[in-house]
Amino acid sequence: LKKIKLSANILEENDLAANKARKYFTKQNIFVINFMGSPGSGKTTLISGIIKLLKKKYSLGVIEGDVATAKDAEKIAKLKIPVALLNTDQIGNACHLTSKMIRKAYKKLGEKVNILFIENIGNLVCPAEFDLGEHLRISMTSITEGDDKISKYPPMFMKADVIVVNKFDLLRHFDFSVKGVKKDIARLNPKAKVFYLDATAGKDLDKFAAYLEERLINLQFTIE
Ligand SMILES: Nc1nc2c(ncn2[C@@H]2O[C@H](COP(=O)(O)OP(=O)(O)OP(=O)(O)O)[C@@H](O)[C@H]2O)c(=O)[nH]1
Ligand SMILES: [Mg+2]
Repeated sequence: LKKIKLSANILEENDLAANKARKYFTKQNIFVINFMGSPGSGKTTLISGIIKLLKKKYSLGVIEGDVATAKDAEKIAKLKIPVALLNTDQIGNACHLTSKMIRKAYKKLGEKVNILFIENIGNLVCPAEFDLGEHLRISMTSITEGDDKISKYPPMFMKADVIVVNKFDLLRHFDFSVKGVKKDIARLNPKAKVFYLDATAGKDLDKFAAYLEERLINLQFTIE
């Protein structure tokens, strides 16, 4: 009989690597933000919008995680920002990024950045368990996914610093209870900062970018 030791070790190993990475990023004055959420919730759209607003003031970089293709990485590269791509189809189609992968990708980025955005694999389950050494965790859902996602996938939202409910422009087309979502957040993660966004719209993005800048300053990073 062969007994297989399951993921506890993997998680422990990842936590150690992530804590080490966080110390390194902090020392290097690199503010690291991990964007997580379902496929299509708007991670790339939001990151791209924020880049446009912040790129004059900060040196920015992106690590793009996808199971396959360079589609998102190409969108980011068009914004003239250094981007490193992690495709997990090379390693068994992993549904999340790990701290070890981030270390590798960061080296490939090859440029010193002030803010590092990580787009995790589109998934509401696995990425929640894997600390990437980030300073800020953003978990996204959107109107089109339905109003039950926060309650059905609690770990993704319980550990988030920021919860984004995206595609708010589409609210009137869907049977979506904002009140219910607010209740779920109050129950699962009352301390989270919550944004109801249209990631394609200017005014909402201004607010979101201003919040990221505020966090950067509060965490004592300096502008480079
Ligand atoms: N109406 C509306 N559409 C949006 C919004 N945000 C994103 N979209 C659209 O939703 C689709 C998916 O957006 P992406 O940004 O690619 O989503 P993603 O989370 O990066 O998806 P994956 O990388 O596949 O996990 C695109 O067609 C976007 O234009 C929004 O706030 N409102
Ligand atoms: Mg994307």
